Amino acid sequence: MKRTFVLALGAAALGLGAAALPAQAAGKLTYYCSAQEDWCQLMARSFEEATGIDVNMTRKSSGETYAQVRAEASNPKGDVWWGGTGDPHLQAAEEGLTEPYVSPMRGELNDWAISQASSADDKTIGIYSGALGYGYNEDLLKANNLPVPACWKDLLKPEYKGHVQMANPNSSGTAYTTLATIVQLFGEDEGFEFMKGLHKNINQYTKSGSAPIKAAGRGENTIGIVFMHDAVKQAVAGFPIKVVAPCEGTGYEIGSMSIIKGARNLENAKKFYDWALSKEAQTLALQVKAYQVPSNKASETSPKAPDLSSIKLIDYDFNKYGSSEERKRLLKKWDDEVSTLPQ
Ligand code: S7P
Repeated sequence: MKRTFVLALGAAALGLGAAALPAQAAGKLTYYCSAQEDWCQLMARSFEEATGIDVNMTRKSSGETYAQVRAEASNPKGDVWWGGTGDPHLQAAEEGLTEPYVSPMRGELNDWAISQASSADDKTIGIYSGALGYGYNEDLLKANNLPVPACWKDLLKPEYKGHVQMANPNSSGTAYTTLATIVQLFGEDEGFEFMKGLHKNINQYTKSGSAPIKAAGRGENTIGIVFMHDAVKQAVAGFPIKVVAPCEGTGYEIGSMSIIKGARNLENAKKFYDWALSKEAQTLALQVKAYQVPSNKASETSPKAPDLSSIKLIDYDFNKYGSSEERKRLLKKWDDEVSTLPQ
């Protein structure tokens, strides 16, 4: 993503006038992104335009980026990791893979974003929030004479066999949030029985968290377990997708950002971090129809974004389910006891 000129106007508008230098002088930034691809690209391009810093971006799912940061720990290649569910960011923080930083932008953020930072000794911070749920393709549901689902437990009905898709919780933050949500809602024993029952109805475990609802939008899958905002995006794009907030209650994410320990371009990583917490940068989400709730209190939230205050949210225990021990334990248990079962 090379740019040889700077949009000084954009930089001034973001209060980054002094930072607006030609790309070569401003240096570079290696940016790992775990949000949706179009949003990742827009953030990279807009930061380049605002600062002249040359951004090299890689998009991978949350669990995959965590694994990459861990694998590169002895020779870090990335500078900043933006987006993706908070749990793997918390795990990276606990394992000393990310760098503490207290941004001057903090005063502009919602409390939930700051508590994410406080619980990780400032090695990560919240950038957006969103509730888990699922979406279904209304046309396919009707064509297959299937009942309308409203609860998590509805997804266990035998008539949905082959009609449900979710991601693999090892690669996907969305799917790990699903696993941790079900365990918190129903207790570990019943929760794992639920995951085993669900497994019978799953047609595919995808790598990326939002893939199941994109497949539903295209008519290739009926029900996709995803963050509700990802289902709203498909509905707004004109696909016959209905969004469900499960009746038992549901978990949620605090999408996060972290600076990678040993970042080669540490000063530029801090510039990106400060900029990404600004109202202007967070409002960019609207351009790509990203319907998460932004962490900057002054940012605009789309009226189409799921209203978190009207959804029955569990008291998601980020400290426990973002801890290295618990995340590893749950993923191993899912690998051993669920994913290997015949369908
Ligand atoms: O950008 C949409 C979103 O759902 O994607 C992130 C997600 O974790 C990335 O995909 P994976 O599930 O594959 O990791 C969420 O943080 C975000 O809300």
